[in-house]
Amino acid sequence: MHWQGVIRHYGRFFTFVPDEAVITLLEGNTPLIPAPALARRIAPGTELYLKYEGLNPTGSFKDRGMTMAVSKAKADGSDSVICASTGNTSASAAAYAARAGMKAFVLIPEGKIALGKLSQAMIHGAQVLQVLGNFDDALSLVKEVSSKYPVTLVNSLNPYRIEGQKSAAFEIVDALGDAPDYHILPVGNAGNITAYWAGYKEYRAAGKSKRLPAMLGWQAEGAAPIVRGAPVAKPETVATAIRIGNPASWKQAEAARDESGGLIRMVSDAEILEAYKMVAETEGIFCEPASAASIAGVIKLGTERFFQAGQRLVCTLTGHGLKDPDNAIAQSVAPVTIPPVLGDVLRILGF
Ligand code: AN7
Repeated sequence: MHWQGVIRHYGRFFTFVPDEAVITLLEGNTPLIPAPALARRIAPGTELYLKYEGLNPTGSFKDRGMTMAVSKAKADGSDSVICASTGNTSASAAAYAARAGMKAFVLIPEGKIALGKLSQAMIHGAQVLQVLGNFDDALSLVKEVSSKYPVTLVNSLNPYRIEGQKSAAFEIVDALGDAPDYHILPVGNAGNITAYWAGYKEYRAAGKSKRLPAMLGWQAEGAAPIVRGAPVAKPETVATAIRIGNPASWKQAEAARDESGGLIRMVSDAEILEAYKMVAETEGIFCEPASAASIAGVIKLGTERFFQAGQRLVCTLTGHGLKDPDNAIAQSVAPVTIPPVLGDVLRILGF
């Protein structure tokens, strides 16, 4: 049957939304791609899968939560949404609000979001405010505004966001027939690790799986408040999506880590960029730098001989590489410029 989006497919696991209020771009149903060549390089003997969330309608996992948050806002009579964002939430909020005929207000850290994401918020007609501060400053502002004025907050503090994002865990279990041994993902504001863990638990309670994965979360070294045990006042990382110093779902992320027997650790920007290139070159899959923190985490644990042969690993690649062309170009070999002359082509190609 034609895919109907996460609410119509998994709605029985979510808060009820009347069908006529459902705002969907047919998000979800993303591929779980086997990555055998990458596994041989970084975690030999394991079965490694990549949940390619870059193939959602706006290019990131945020769409799973945004369909629920915006549908619920619409059903409850709201006419506008607001969020703080490192980029992907604003892109998704802008698109779903446009589809709902609602206004979107987005606050982003000035100069620190990838160009593709900014272009999305702009083309969908959101009111974009660039804050001379970081994501955490922007989040404080939108919390304050939404608590006092008639506008719906669609950051992951909105519980419907988390509900919708659980659908990714459901899809993984549906694809594999059970939960994997390990689920590996980047951690920024910590909504996604919270949602996956809730999803895995709920699906097992419903008899859809026999076991639960250990959750392995990865922060960037310059933005690793959970790892360091204290907020980071001035977070910095090349992975701008996870440049967050005081995550909203901090406690829930720790609970997911501890209940699942997992871990939350950090990787350096150099390790993130190495993983970003490796997954693109080895498997033909283009993700954004923040997404590659999950691969960098597997590389790190692989060198520590953490995994055992036969174990199943799922990494979420949270956003599409096209979101951030500047980083892709900066990390790659520059094109060669030549005159339109056959001899030059042959010489360079080595024929
Ligand atoms: C590609 O868009 O926080 O731990 O404002 O865009 O659930 O926050 C983005 C987060 C990982 C971290 N990968 O997820 C935002 C925002 C990508 C992301 C994360 C984000 P959470």
